[in-house]
Amino acid sequence: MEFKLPPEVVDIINGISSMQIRGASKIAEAGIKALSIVAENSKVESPEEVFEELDYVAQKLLATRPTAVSLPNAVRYVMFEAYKAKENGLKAEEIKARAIDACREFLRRIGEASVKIGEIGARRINDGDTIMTHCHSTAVLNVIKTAHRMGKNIRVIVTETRPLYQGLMTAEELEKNGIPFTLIIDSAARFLMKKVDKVIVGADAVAANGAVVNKIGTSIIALAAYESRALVFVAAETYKFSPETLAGELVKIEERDPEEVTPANVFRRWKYGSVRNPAFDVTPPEYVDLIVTERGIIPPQAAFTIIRDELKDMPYEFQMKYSTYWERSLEV
Ligand code: RUB
Repeated sequence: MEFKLPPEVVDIINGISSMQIRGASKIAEAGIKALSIVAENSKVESPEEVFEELDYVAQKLLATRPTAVSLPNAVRYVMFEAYKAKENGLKAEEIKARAIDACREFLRRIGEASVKIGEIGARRINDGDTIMTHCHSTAVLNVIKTAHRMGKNIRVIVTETRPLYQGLMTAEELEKNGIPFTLIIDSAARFLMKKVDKVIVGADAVAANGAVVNKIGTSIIALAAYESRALVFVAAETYKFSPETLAGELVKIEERDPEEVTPANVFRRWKYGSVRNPAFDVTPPEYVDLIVTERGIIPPQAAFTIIRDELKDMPYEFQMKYSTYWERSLEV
């Protein structure tokens, strides 16, 4: 069944797919807001239709970008609550109310986790540390800003993060907060690694074996850090851990438009060449020293236990219904 979505919801779906809304936690937050708007404005009157309408927007959200596991995890949480309400025989209006409450709970979780990660991570930063970061991560910036507020004297090396230059957003935020930083091109990361004490990056997904999926280039930086004995910290809320990887699935890596890398008039005339633009890569757990979550610091090998706690009683088929492993149409 097709449903007409409120314009704000269409804006959210388009905003995530066009990357006006980006970064794993912001994507999850926006997805939850979309579900909440749909539940609040829903005119359908039967429990089945309420669930179908929510499911319709959930599937559109999951079609936006495939890698940030925060989005399916957030959507799954709300949909599971709505599903249980329907199965328990609640009326349409009660299911809508339960979905709205679940959205509120998840938004609260996002907000609280963000602050907690800042506090827990900042304790691991030493006075005088030089920190390298890649891309733009809210979680990483919370750690850095909290350490700065605690009076720790730190300096940050920021990679520009080709092709979309999210590093400039990080640089602007550090500038606004009065935190000393140096912007570098991505390929200067190894050259400058000898000055670095800690690399801190965010995550779009953490797999059951502790591998971390983050912005393309993260794994090369982690490798350079390993070689130079700098520590690698990952700041990741527990809703970025991927349940599907428990069943042996791989996190899907988004491949983006080649025109982000080089203009079409350049590569279209190539007879022998092509352009690839993977947006994320996988850093194996051996190159990660620790993961800072809102529940505390864990070694990457403990990712499995976080995922197991997270899933509790959710049936496998239900998990897969809200996974990004299968293709969907984004048309709204
Ligand atoms: C963003 C990115 C960020 C993580 C974590 O990639 O890789 O490091 O999403 O971000 P993109 P946060 O710009 O392609 O979305 O800590 O804000 O959730």
